[in-house]
Amino acid sequence: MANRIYSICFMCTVRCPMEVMVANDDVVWVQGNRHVPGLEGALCAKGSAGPALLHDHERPQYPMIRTGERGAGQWRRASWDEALDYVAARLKDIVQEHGGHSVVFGERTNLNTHISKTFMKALGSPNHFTHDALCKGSVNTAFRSLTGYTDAEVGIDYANTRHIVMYGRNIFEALEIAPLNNLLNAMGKGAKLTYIDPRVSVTATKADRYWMIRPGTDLALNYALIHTIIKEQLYDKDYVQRWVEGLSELQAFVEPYTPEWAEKETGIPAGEIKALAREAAEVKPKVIFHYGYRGSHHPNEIYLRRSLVILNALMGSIESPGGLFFKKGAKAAGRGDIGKYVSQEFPKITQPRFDGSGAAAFPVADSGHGNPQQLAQAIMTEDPYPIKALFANRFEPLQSIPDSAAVRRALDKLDLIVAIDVNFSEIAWYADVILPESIYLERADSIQMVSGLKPSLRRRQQAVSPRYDTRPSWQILKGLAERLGLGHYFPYETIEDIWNFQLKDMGVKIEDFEAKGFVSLTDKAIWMDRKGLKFKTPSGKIELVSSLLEKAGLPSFPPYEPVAPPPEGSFHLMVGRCAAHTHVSTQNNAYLSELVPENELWINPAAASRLGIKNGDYVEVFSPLKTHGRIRAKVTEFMHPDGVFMLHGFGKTVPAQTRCYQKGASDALLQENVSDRVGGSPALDSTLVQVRPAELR
Ligand SMILES: Nc1nc2c(c(=O)[nH]1)N[C@H]1C(S)=C(S)[C@@H](COP(=O)(O)OP(=O)(O)OC[C@H]3O[C@@H](n4cnc5c(=O)[nH]c(N)nc54)[C@H](O)[C@@H]3O)O[C@H]1N2
Ligand SMILES: Nc1nc2c(c(=O)[nH]1)N[C@H]1C(S)=C(S)[C@@H](COP(=O)(O)OP(=O)(O)OC[C@H]3O[C@@H](n4cnc5c(=O)[nH]c(N)nc54)[C@H](O)[C@@H]3O)O[C@H]1N2
Ligand code: SF4
Ligand SMILES: [Mo]
Repeated sequence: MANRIYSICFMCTVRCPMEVMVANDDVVWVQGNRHVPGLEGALCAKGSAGPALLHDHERPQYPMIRTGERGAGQWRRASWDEALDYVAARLKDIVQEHGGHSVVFGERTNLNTHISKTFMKALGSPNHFTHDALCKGSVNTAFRSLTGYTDAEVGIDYANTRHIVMYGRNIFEALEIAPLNNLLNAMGKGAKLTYIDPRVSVTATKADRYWMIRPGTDLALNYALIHTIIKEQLYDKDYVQRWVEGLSELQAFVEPYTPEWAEKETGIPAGEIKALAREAAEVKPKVIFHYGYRGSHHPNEIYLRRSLVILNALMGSIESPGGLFFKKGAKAAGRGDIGKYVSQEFPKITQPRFDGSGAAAFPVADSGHGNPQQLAQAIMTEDPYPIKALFANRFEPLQSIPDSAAVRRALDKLDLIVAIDVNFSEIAWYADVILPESIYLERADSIQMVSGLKPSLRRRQQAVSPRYDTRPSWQILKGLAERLGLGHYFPYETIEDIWNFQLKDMGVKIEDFEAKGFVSLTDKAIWMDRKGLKFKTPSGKIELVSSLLEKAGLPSFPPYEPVAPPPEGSFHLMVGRCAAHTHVSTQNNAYLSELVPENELWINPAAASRLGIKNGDYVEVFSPLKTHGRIRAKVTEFMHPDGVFMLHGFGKTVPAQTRCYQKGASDALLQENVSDRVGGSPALDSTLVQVRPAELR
């Protein structure tokens, strides 16, 4: 008889609630948690491939200490005590000589982030960073500059929308299951989807309207939409009058940006731009201009993301059913906050962050997350101080930061690199010590507070015992802290201790998760009263002229800078995800590597024919960084002639990952590390590359 365990998937960070059927301490079936509305029992292809990760022999099976050169793949097996003693001894020396701030800890935000942050505060370092700037930093700053809320505090009411406009938000492939199901249901009831992308993605094929925009010109389109909306008075007058400040400044600013002007810049006919503005306004406020998930395509991204939030504000759709909403947490549901170990008292940290976040380099970017793309530069320049040690926990700096060759060179300067990972990632292979984490099916983690219209709590339970000699990160970090004399900041022994601590002010008990795997904190969706909205800006309103930006000496409305077409033979390198893979994590998965074994370079037929490239040929992609990648060409009308496109996450160099070793090309090796200095994210689609037929091998 199989046993049902309610848990949370972690094949990607969407973290869908799941049911795991377990027999004889093995996973026999996984599916989405059928009690969770919107999920409808589904997991995606990646979630369904979780058992292949569980049984994978090609993942780290025990702690390992490097014996050869960095990256040479020579290791010795260590016991946990030996590996933790080894790391702690080196860390002690580094902290004594260079201070706690010389230690940097990078991670993809996860359920135990409050524990990782505790570890860094205990060490006396301000340098905990998350993937946020690489993912959605510019969206974050755009929201803060207009509403005072971060993007993480905003959600989208897909289920009730009448029209959604997406700009390269390829939700049918770069997916989140429940939101996508909600969108599909809304479309089934007649909601419209407009999709804009220089490439015909799967989402484009599902759309009612699709525009193949010229790469990098979405901002011109939006200024023309705003121009039309204001000129034709299509905006929600009540809402704008009550909640929006700065309409006249905006009106003066967009005056020259007519649809006819935008047609020349974007390639989208002026008449169609006007038609979209009118159609969207007809169903306001149940209309959504999707503000984007992945942060930055181009260096001026902040102004694109701001223009998207502004379009929602003009439609009156911020905090409106069928539009956007502010996520409600435990407090809104009349509960106490979830406990976090990071809320303890720590000795004061006086050093600035290593990455310029919140300082001159990135004056308004969210310093709660940091700017990991500065890692290589900060190590090399030792400005503001030398960095000596890096922890990479569930984070892959060698594939997730542009210009990975520069990152690799910089890592050589470090005294200590520790990888906490479940795969032989590039960073694990380059580390001094690998501390292998148990995978999500083998471990329990801190309880998740899920804010939203109906806030709830979710729990990851351990489904099976670890296949190998691995541990959860909350145990690993406590083990290290104890060896550094900092164990008192980690007052737990078991996961139940952590759960009880988290739940102590919430009126919820561990047993309450038994029935369905989650606990709802309210039955009814919580909306703010439309007459009593609360924005966290100084004026309490949506500030089109932003106090945050202006105070930092940054303009709210800089003039539009035209995007020059790429020179003959050059292309914007555009990148993205497919439904079968998670970023850089799953390329070696036994099932998923069969579905999508390598990436291809999408290229327009006219360009391909000028270059003598045929569909299926291997080509070389050359970057201005003097790096290059070998990849198969996919010659297709579905690609704008100014761009080429490849999937992120391929071109791996770790021989231990035999299924994906050297398959396809790595985007991070080709991308220049150029940032949106206002928003905070690196521009992932702006590098100009050249393409040539590959020499036969
Ligand atoms: N299967 C899967 N799903 C995921 C993830 C995953 O790894 N795998 N990751 C999750 C995460 S963390 C994120 S951030 C989201 C990402 O979600 P998305 O941002 O929707 O995903 P991407 O695949 O990066 O898609 C980017 C799209 O932008 C287009 N694009 C490039 N340049 C331009 C331009 O100038 N203008 C316009 N309009 N479009 C352009 C590209 O052609 C591409 O189709 O996906 C989430 N969901
Ligand atoms: N060049 C380039 N860079 C990008 C992007 C891009 O498109 N191109 N996209 C950006 C975006 S949107 C995002 S969100 C980030 C994502 O960047 P990352 O978070 O770095 O990427 P992931 O693939 O999600 O995961 C990274 C690491 O986590 C490990 N891992 C997976 N599960 C576990 C676990 O349970 N425990 C531990 N300890 N480790 C685990 C994986 O093996 C992998 O090494 O990358 C950003 N950077
Ligand atoms: S989207 Fe897929 S991989 Fe990600 S958590 Fe959900 S089921 Fe798992
Ligand atoms: Mo992301």
